[in-house]
Amino acid sequence: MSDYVNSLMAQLKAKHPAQPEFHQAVEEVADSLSIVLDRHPEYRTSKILERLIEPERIIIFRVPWVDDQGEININIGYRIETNSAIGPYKGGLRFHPSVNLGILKFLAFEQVFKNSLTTLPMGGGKGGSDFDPKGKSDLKIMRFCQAFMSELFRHIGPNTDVPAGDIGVGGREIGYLFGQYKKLRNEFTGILTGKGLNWGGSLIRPEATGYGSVYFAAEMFETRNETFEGKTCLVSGSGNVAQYAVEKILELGGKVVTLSDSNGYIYDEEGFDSEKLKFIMDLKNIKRGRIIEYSEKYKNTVYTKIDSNQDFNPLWNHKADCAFPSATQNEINAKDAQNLLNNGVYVISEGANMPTTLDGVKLFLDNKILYGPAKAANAGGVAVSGLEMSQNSMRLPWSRQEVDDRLRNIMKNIHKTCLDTADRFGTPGNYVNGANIGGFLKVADAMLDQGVV
Ligand code: NDP
Ligand code: 2IT
Repeated sequence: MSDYVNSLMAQLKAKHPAQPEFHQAVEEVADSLSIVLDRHPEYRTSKILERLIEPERIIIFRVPWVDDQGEININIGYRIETNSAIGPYKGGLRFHPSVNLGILKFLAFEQVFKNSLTTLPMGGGKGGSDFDPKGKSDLKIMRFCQAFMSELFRHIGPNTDVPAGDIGVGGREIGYLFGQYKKLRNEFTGILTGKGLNWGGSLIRPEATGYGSVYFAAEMFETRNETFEGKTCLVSGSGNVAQYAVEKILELGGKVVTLSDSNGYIYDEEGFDSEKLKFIMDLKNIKRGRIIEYSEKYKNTVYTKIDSNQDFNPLWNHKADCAFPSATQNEINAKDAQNLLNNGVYVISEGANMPTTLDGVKLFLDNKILYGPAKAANAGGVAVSGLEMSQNSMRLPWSRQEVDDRLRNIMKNIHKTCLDTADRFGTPGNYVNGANIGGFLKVADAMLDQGVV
């Protein structure tokens, strides 16, 4: 690490201790940017990075709600508005008991670079709550969403801040949130993305993150004149991103042998097919069950419970060519990264945000595999959110084909930006530097243009 990065990190940790995920996200970006800041002293004197790591605005609020048994519950709500240099704040909402300020600051920080890479006019933000939707009735979910929006509504707007889904927030939650916003404001506007198709949503938005991460991997394969045909893939998670990553891998001729949730993972040596995937989608999206139920239906499958005392995740310890971490942050540590390499994995496309620890990333880079970091590889979701905003503004929906073609094209361009930028700054093939620098430059120049604000 350069002296500059060392001192930036020391100041950040002193000012905002106890936010390890945020420190991790900043350190990775700052490391990539050292060389840019050396070549462009104007970014350093204008304190662009120092400004980027301090969100423009943080909103924290109490969310009191009454459940269907009449009990009063109190959760914490957040919206982190990190940067609006190139467009309104844009990014998802996460409902998960682990949500805290540091996690949301890391996610909002990543979002700034990711959104810039899409080439669409979107700033970066993120929000959410420590509310746990797991196992709760639709009525409880609705009551919570209404209470959450009763405060959030005054901070968002189609030209101000446009939230969307993330962990624990899918179509159902977006519906309840949108309904409450509309009631409070008496306005039908595109204040959220991921909406239902018959009330302003875009085709392909549910599929976009998973499909995008596979399109990104396809681009990486192409640099070696290879395709997905016959490749074995490990996928983690079994939510929105994982499901559609599997769907697209199968369509492109690949084989997927794993999926997981926070309790455990399934290994199906034969690989999933469209019938098995439909079972998983119904299980997760309609029945809202657990992944263990797959192994109860398909007997040739092995289910392994995840043991939180174990210092590695056995899901990453199977022979394969590709890995699509699509569950959560830091799900691949250095030991997992080494296991992946030992098992022959040489293509990694990150559907989840920051799924790999810094020492894991270093191993992937040192081994020169095709490693697509999250802010590039999973940008397809927010890209189609941007397309949903365009369609809302025009009041004109695009066809499935039109949106999918645009998504494919955006992922191709992000891939090219990463490679070209990595080349230009002397680290060919390093998608991490490519994504961090490529995302940074556009935002930094906009900030220079707009003065100290
Ligand atoms: P979902 O809520 O649909 O699914 C999340 C999946 O990950 C579930 O299978 C969940 O299991 C598992 N998971 C969540 N937390 C943990 C944990 N702490 N340990 C182990 N497993 C866990 O979320 P998404 O699919 O939307 O999001 C997955 C990842 O992709 C996240 O990192 C998100 O930030 C990222 N992402 C999402 C985008 C989107 O458009 N939705 C866009 C870009 C990135 P369980 O049910 O047991 O909790
Ligand atoms: O991490 C992400 O990019 C998302 N959760 C999607 C954000 C969005 O606004 O669609």
